[in-house]
Amino acid sequence: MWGMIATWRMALEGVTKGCEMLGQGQNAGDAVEAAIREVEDFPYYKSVGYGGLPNEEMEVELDAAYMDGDTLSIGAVAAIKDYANPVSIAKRLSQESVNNVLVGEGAEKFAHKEGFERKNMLTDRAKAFYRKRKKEVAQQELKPYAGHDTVGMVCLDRDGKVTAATSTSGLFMKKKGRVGDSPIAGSGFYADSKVGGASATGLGEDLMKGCISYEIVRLMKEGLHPQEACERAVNLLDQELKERRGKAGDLSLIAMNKEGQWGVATNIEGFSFAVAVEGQPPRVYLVKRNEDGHCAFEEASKEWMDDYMKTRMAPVKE
Ligand code: SD4
Repeated sequence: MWGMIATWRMALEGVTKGCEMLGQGQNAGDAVEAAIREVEDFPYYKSVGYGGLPNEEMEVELDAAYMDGDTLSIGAVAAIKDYANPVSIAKRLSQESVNNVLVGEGAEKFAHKEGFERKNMLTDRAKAFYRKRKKEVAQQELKPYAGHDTVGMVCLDRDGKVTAATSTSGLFMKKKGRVGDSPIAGSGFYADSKVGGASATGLGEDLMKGCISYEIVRLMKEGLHPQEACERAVNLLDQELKERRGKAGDLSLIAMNKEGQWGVATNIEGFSFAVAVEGQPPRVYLVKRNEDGHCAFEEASKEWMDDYMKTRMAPVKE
């Protein structure tokens, strides 16, 4: 059995590519990297890679990570600028014995030395969004940018290897140097080939408070189905945050276990995800959270899919 699950509709093309590789017997490390790169390279997805939305100072600072569930090796970069594919740098760092997580200038130096492609990641389109947003939200609180966020994936190959990877430009208008959950092991992602993997999207500051990806893997290890594990972890963190802080940020999670069973949970409206397993082609689903805290999902309609692309690619009205 092989399979792949990922946050948001934007992961679909990547999941499709990754699954082709898995179907041909390639490993979960290469498949997840190729899948994330696909999302990073697409300029109209404005919170991952090229075309990602800038920080307060109009710079695109990117976070990414990779985890190998066989060895538990982790690699991550945070607040890295001007590199085309942060996930590949993260994967490369996972092969080092130390210095696995690098930030800013140090990450860029490493990437340069290793010959990774330099690229100005700030597009004119992202600049237009910046100018527009600056006008709109002068007074507002920073929020994960609705509807097209971090890409996080879990991948299982035929040999039973589980990997997880993430890539993001983080929160739009974040402070320079701000790091979210996505490059933080256990929060934005976790993978253990003996159990499965999980990955998160939403408000990093709150996702980190629950080490939620690790928590889901831990619950799966106790025998919970991924769906149950996701719901339990999300609902509990949501509840704790509300109880202690009066509110909870967006928390959306995906997971897959080593049998290829999968699950998702969210505390928001409008979370979408892409999933495929052997014998079942990649599909996009929309998640609905019921009053009782359970999440139901249905396949996205053709209209929804068409509209999604149309809005992503529409001209930016400033
Ligand atoms: C972050 N979790 O940097 C990321 C952003 C994200 O939905 O997923 N937004 O906090």
